[in-house]
Amino acid sequence: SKVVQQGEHYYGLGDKPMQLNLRGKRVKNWATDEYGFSKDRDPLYKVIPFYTGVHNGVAYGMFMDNTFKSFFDFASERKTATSFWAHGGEMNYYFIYGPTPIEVTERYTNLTGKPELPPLWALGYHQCKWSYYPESQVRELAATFREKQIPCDALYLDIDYMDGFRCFTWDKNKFPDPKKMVSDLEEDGFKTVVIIDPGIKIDREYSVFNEAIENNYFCRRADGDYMKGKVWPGDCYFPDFTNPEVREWWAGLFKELIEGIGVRGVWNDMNEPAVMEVESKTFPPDVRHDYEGNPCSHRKAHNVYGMQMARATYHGVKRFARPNRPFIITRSLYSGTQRYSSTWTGDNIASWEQLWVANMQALRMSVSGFSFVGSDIGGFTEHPSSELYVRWIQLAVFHPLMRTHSSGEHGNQEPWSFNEEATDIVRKFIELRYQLLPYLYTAFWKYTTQGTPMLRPLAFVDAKDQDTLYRNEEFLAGKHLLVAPVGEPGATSRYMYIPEGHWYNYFTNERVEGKREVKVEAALDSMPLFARGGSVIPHYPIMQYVGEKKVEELELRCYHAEDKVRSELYEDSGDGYEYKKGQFAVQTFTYIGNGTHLTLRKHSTGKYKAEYDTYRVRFIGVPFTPEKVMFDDEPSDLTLTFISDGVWELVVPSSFEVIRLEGSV
Ligand code: MIG
Repeated sequence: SKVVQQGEHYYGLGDKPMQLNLRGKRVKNWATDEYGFSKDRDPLYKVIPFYTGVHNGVAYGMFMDNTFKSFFDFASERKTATSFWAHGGEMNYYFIYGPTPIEVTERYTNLTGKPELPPLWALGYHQCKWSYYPESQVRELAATFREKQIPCDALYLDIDYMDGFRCFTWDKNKFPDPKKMVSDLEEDGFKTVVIIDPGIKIDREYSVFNEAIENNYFCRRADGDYMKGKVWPGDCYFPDFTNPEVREWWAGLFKELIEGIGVRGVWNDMNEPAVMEVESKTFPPDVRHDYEGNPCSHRKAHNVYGMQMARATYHGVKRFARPNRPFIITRSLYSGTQRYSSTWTGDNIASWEQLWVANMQALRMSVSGFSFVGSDIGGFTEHPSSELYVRWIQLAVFHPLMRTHSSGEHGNQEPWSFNEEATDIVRKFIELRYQLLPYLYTAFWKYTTQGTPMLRPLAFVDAKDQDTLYRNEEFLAGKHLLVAPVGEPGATSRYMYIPEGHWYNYFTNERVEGKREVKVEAALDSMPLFARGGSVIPHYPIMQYVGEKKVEELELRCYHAEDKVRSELYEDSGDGYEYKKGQFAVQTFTYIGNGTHLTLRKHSTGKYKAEYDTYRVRFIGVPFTPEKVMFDDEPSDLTLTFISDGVWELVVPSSFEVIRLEGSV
């Protein structure tokens, strides 16, 4: 127990579907399959026993590395104490100094592990449903995306692609030639991702089952019987993923799927582990686990079962995907799983409240060291209105994982399933996602190198500002974009808090000063989105999928500031491992402005040569009329194009070092 200081606040703990500030809450960590969960439901699928405390604008972290069922009480039972405890194991915890909350997350992430870069396509838009089948339906889905010109990079196959829900098999009636289908999709710019669950059907004719039996890879009860449980295939046994030998075997099973058929990503579900028709929804506590050669009961192994499955899957997919990078998505996880996988928030509901919850969960996961997160856009159970779907898409543009998924029982949930107006708005926002890819990829690179969370709630942006400590919905995506989703039906504007600094409305270029609450117009085809003054936001041309066309020209949107602000742009080939051998580049932009001039400097490091040779530089919010353009310290006759009030554009060679505009008011 720790004394609660006056004005002390608490954040973190993974996927808790509640307000960000945890003061006054008690939460429980026990990985649980919670179909159609609602706000404040606890526990859910994920276990991250780590929180950040903020007091007097200074932050620290507490990470209790204990895998048993655990509890955190933040001045709920006793107003004067914050306590944490577990049902077994060691009281093994880390105190992490900040002093800023972002540094706490960075240090925690360094401790528990950072991921490698995902393939760039994984940051594109993904379409999923339970389930797309047969093959003709999948092909039609793909064709419709292209025909309607809605960008998309990944299509998912849920459990029905398998033969009787047997992992690593195909239902040959629904998918007669998976290899051909997958390669045709690939040709059209779609990556195929398939689901793999932990439950292995008890079936003597099934090679995966037989191999596991022969090698004693399945979990057993304390009395020696197999752990038997019902999941989709009926009665199943479950591999003990806490055994390194089992993980190695499991990794090897992906050879045919990845190398043979060409599947590009794997989706691990039900790995809490979930068991049907039992009250506990999971294994009984006596089940035995190898636990890296330190045998233990399920009480200790439960919360890491999902992580160890994702780990084994990751190593398999990575091995057979070479030279490409792997993509994994898992439902359950424990601290550290960010090394292996992305995640989604599980079986949410198509409701406005759940849109809010999705935002809380993504932000909370991000400050808990797990940035590669998204929610089922539109909701998994029930059917969203067109308005809810549009608002959810808008939020998800800024979530590192952007995937629509639904249970498929309540009507269609593709971007064109609503009405024409909605389709057009959804297209526009998915296009925005693709334009922002270089910005988001750079934020991902920061995460992989420094552990910097990609999403930052306002308390993590300016903890010294008391007004941020109870804010929930506004957040920074990366370093320079400020987002507030619209979360109410019928709303055409919303109030939001703008943190310190000056900011530009992304859609209107209107400038607002921070440290106050403002009302922002947000008709259905818009949303509150701001760029930081002084920032340089790189934009790709709109593409239907990553790699569709050569990027001939990169657009840099530069927002004016009477200040000096740094922005970065990370670039590499977007897949493969050449970047590990130096084939990457980092452009550091420094914007310095005042009332009569502005300077944009670029400093480049790294060997990678991007495809483009020119930048289209757009200066926004310029408070003077430019009279002179200096290029690399020489007067230049480059022509500056007037776009609109305060907005000027210049096309320059990408080798530039300094651009300076001078003028008068
Ligand atoms: O009991 O595979 O969260 O995304 O579509 C449902 C079917 C099992 C739960 C997952 C959901 C997935 C569904 N699965």
